[in-house]
Amino acid sequence: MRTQICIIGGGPSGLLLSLLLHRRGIDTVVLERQTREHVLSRIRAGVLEQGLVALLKEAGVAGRLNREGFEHDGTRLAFGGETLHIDFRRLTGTPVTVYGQTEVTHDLYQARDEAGCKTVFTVSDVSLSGADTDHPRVSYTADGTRHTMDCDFIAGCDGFHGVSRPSIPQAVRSDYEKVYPFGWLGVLSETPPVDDELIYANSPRGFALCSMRNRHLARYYIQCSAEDRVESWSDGNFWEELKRRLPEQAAANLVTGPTIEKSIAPLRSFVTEPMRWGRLFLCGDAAHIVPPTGAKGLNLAASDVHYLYHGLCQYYEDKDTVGLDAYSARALARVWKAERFSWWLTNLMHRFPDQSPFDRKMQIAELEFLRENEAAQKAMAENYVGLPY
Ligand code: RFL
Ligand code: PHB
Repeated sequence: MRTQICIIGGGPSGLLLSLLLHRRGIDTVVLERQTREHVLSRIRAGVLEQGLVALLKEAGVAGRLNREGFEHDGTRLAFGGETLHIDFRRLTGTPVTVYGQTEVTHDLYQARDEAGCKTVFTVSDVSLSGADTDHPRVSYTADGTRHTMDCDFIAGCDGFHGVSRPSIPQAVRSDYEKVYPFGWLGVLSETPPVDDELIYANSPRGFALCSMRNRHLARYYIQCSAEDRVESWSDGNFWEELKRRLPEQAAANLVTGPTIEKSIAPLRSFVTEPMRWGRLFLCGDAAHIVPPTGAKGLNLAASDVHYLYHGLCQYYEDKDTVGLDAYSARALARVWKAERFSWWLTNLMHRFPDQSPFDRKMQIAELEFLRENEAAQKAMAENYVGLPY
């Protein structure tokens, strides 16, 4: 079998890249380890930058997003008994869009089906060869049979635990990592969200985040121990702990109810360099992870897709490799800034188990500075709504 671009991973990066390339007449095949149902059952990101919204429009897949997504003009930061409003619209002229990653992924699968794009689900034993030659090849097992796919390029869109990144030899790769000493316990609940904007709270009991998917579906997170297990959190315990971490008014408004999903995510910062090895290009979580505090993971995957998509179009349409040659450096320049912002906001809003009195004073001073200083608020807002591509 042969295709122009073999895409490993049918998450948002792989699907979006595939659909954009298809619209420009470039042939792709997506290989996905899980079933479609499994991919669509994962509850993840909820905040989209306008760069991602624009890419979804370009791919012709923004119809439902335009109807059902919510523009948020700001966010609230709660600390020390007060709540600071960061007004994105006034400070940057740009909102963010609240629309779930699950919905983005659903829309991408549907549009690709309609366009006749090929996805092979439940593949196993995916292996890459010849990525550093002119004849890259991907082998995989599907329905008990071994297949090989020859291609011009491989896009490694297979997330943090995929095979693409480890296929780049250790000698050419540098990994940078920081693991945080806590996780996030997340809950999805068919209840009205507590506020019309997101609330990020730094409370003496730890961090809490109030988010949403729509008017009837709330998404909440609380900082938990890195060793915590989801089974040890009853719904009742979760709601009680969340309430104790929220500002008084929000706690009073909180509507509780049964949860329809509960999971724990570890917090990590990670980057691998370079993001290209020969004819293999890494995209999204395969190349980098951010702690979810800055809502940057999916949005960074989108900027990678943007650079790679344009590089590939230039290659096929103009016979020019300049975009592909610049891919890793361009993507990484943006990745590191989003890493910095996610690390900064994580440090600002969480209580660290080993936090010294000095560390805590620094946190308070940083929050006070943000409250008093418009330039600091503007810097935060510019990062949150997304730096330019
Ligand atoms: P994904 O989504 O992990 O998809 C990779 C796909 O590859 C498949 N795969 C393989 N396929 C074939 N062969 C193999 N060997 C394979 N190995 C893996 C997997 O099954 C999967 O389908 O990576 P992608 O596409 O790069 O997308 C990245 C985003 O999913 C991720 O960055 C975001 O979800 C992060 N994130 C957030 N990002 C935001 O921009 N805004 C947010 O508000 C936000 N909130 C979050 C988040 C992530 C969270 N968790 C659970 C980690 C909130 C949470 C709680
Ligand atoms: C979410 O709605 O899932 C969400 C929102 C903001 C974040 C992280 C997650 O920073």
